[in-house]
Amino acid sequence: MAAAVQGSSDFIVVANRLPVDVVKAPDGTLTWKESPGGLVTALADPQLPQRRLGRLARRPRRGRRADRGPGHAPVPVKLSAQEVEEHYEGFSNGSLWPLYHDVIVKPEYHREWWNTYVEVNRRFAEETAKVAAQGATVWVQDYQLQLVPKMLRMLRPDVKIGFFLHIPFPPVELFMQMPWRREIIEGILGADLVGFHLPGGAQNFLYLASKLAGYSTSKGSIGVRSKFGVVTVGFRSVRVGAFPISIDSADLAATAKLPETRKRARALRKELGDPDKIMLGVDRLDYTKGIDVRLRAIGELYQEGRLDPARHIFVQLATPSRERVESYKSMRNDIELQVGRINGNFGQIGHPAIHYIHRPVPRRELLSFFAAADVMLVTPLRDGMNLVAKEYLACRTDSSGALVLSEFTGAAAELRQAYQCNPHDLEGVKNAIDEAVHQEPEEGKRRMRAMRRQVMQYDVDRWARSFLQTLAGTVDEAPA
Ligand code: ADQ
Repeated sequence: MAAAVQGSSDFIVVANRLPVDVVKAPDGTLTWKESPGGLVTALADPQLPQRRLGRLARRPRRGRRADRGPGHAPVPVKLSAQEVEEHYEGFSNGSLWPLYHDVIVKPEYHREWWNTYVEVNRRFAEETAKVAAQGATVWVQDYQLQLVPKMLRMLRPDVKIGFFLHIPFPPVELFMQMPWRREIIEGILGADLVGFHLPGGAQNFLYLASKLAGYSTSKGSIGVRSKFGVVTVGFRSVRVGAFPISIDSADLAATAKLPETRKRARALRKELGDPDKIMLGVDRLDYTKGIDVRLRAIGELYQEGRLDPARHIFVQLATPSRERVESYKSMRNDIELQVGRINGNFGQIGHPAIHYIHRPVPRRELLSFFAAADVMLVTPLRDGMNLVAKEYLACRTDSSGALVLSEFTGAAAELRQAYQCNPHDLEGVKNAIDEAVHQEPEEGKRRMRAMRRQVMQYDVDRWARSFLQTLAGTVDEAPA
């Protein structure tokens, strides 16, 4: 066992990416700027971490110190360009991401990627071991860092370790493809508490811990008000459970209510030509998000005359994502071809049917889009949770609007009153969109009220608190 070099942080969140980028002003001064993404959004709560560890998109130049972000003290982990290429773009996003998302795209397995994944996980574990105080709590996030719990435990057996997976944990039949499957399960089992969005992910993991790694497990049923599963690893008990993530609902609702947000929402509607209905999609440009599915559905609905391209317009906001990964480049081309085709067939001069923005949209502007949208389209082929669906609901403070939601998102388990659809069934998606666009206002309100209640009550604070309290051993039951 390596000697423990102790630091002073009692609570550390370890994530692949810091919730900030370093931005260089023209005069050379460096500041932190929030960087986009689901995990960033979820952990942005200032009540949460005191200390975060992660990779920066750009590193500050030597000799210059960046100002610290509001209340945070981020600790960057330095990676070489090759390490980013093989750990992040390679193993994380070329192997794990497609494998964990139902192999929508074929995962690639390369030994060099894996070796770098191990090496980078070791670096994160070592850096964490340096800054953790005696008996600290360390919360490791997501698929890029699955080996950190075990590595950290070997370096610092005194710390309490939680691990949360933000993406789906796949069915056993798929996971078994992974050449280094045992190492990954053992890596995660270094934690004291392992959290997934859904009970199904926890069940998959427990099954593998028993059948693949040979540990004894007591299953119970994992889920609402039921006991956690437990894996016995030597003298340790690893608890495994479901903790559906959420958003800072109250803050979003308050911002959506501000007069300037409403004013901007009205202006957006006007700029879009005052259509009867605005449909909206907001995603990272990722093949899991089913952007192609909704475009195909809308194209056919226009073709069949069930939607009118002059009155029912669609806005797709797509943040650029993983642009150096090959499958993302070809997907972007396909989507842009689809948008061009639909506009070519159905748009008018000055009035396209589809508005497509391939840039991140500032947070305030995004909320104005949510406030303006009559129908939100969330159609992933697979998604761990999907925060966008919850953000939309939080912003609809008058309970107007409609949500079309894929059954293959984690959010579908909580948002039963959405117009749910199977994204592989094109006719089903078309029917759900058609119904949502043409819903009676009273029916819409009934559905939206029920969903808003869920999102406003179960917010990101409750998610984080329930995970951390369980980790601290103060509660025995899974969250409601
Ligand atoms: P993501 O795959 O990034 O997250 P999601 O949960 O939808 O997906 O979160 C995306 C975040 O980025 C949201 O806060 C959204 O508002 C923001 N965003 C998306 N497009 C944007 C745009 N064009 N402009 C500005 N902001 C944009 C991963 C998992 C999810 C899981 C989260 C949290 O894949 O399943 O819900 O982590 O656990």
